[in-house]
Amino acid sequence: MTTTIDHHEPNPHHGGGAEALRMAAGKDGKDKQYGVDITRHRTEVEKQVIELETQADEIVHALEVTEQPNNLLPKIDLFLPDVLKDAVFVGHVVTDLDSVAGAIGAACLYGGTPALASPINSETMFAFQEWGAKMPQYVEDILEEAGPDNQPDICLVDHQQTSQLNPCIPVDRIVGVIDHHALQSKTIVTDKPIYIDIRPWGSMSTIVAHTFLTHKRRPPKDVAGMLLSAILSDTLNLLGPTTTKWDRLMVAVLADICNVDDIQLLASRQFKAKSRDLASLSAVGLVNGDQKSFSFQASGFNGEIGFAVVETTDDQVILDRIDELLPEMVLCKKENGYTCIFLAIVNIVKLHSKLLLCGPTEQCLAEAAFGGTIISGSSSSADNGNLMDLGNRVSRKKDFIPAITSTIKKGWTKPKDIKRGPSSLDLDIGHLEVDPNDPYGKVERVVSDAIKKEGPNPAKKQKLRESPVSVEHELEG
Ligand SMILES: [Mn+2]
Repeated sequence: MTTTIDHHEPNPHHGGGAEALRMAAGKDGKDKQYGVDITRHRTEVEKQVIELETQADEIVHALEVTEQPNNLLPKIDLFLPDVLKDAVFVGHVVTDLDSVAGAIGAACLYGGTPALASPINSETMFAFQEWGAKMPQYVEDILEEAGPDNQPDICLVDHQQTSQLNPCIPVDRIVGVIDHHALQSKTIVTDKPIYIDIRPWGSMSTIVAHTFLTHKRRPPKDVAGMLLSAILSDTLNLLGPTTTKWDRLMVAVLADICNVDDIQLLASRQFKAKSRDLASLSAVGLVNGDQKSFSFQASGFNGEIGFAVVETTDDQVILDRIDELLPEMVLCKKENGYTCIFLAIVNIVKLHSKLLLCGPTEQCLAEAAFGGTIISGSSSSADNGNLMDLGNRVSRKKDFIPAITSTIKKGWTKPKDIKRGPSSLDLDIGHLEVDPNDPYGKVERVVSDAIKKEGPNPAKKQKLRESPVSVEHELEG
């Protein structure tokens, strides 16, 4: 007699990113062990992916897996607007990841052609390399190839203002808009009614991902990955002020579809790619883009420390913005209830780092941990040293956090005679806003004028410099 062996089909999806995160977590599933006795707190994007695991899992399991090109199911039992079929989907000029991924996603969903409105930035290039999606053609080339008498229909994504429209696009060919921006004075004007899908969500790619789901369609992995990266980008890894529950849910669903095991690692690597185009980053973005927080309970010190890292090929560009970064660090520290916050600027070509110190507690702990000399990097006369050379230390995991940990373990304590730093003032932390006039949709902090006057000098005009996109260093996991 033979025994029938039950051959299980390999599960086409593996419980997604959330399951892997939980498995890697400590016993309470909440935080991540980072060395023997340091706890690194879950980042927002990790928390959301874990929290939405069940819901995302349910949604992804309900979507059929099909090998068909473009994943078009034989019978689509829900209405897909005909008007967008065969349209060219294109985002705004000074294009960004949401515009490019949204165009690719919408073209795949509605059955059209994606297009680029302008050359892509380093973050968008990262997403293409990561997900292997096909690079669209420029919209100019598509329209030229079509010829003047055969201009295709156009669906604008991620914009509807004439100021952001690629000038080659004939407005009378526009048949649709899929967007998440406010309708302001420069909104396009059309002769006929067009298809409009505008939702107040954090990213246009969230709208496309959600429409895939409501049409019971599973986006192919390369498209899902582009959409995932775009949502992370537009919402500042779900920390930005425009983030909604839909952005969080779509991140969890898309991470599941793409089998992303470590969402924070993806977010960090993407931020590193983004920070090569420093023009696209505000002070809030630089301080929060790759920040992790750690809890310490020792005899002399009990509290939480935030540690942000910006990797760059040109640290001077960031150091030039020190007067903008220091107050943002103070506000971030205040907002999160940290005892200390550090920002390390890591030059990934020369492999050395500089540490920004926003207050006396940070200065004192940095001197004890790294033994470096504090210099002044600020142009403010009131400033008494806010920069430390960290030499060839470059990794938060291997160099920065271990040095701080061992110093705290040896009994470091905040000196009693320490003068009060800026974060002890009763600061108005203001609120975060998306700059509606910025093509990148930069997140800026808005504080009252009174606070601004007390702060250091106004931000210097940022210099735009070319940084090579090809440099790819992975300094930590
Ligand atoms: Mn957008």
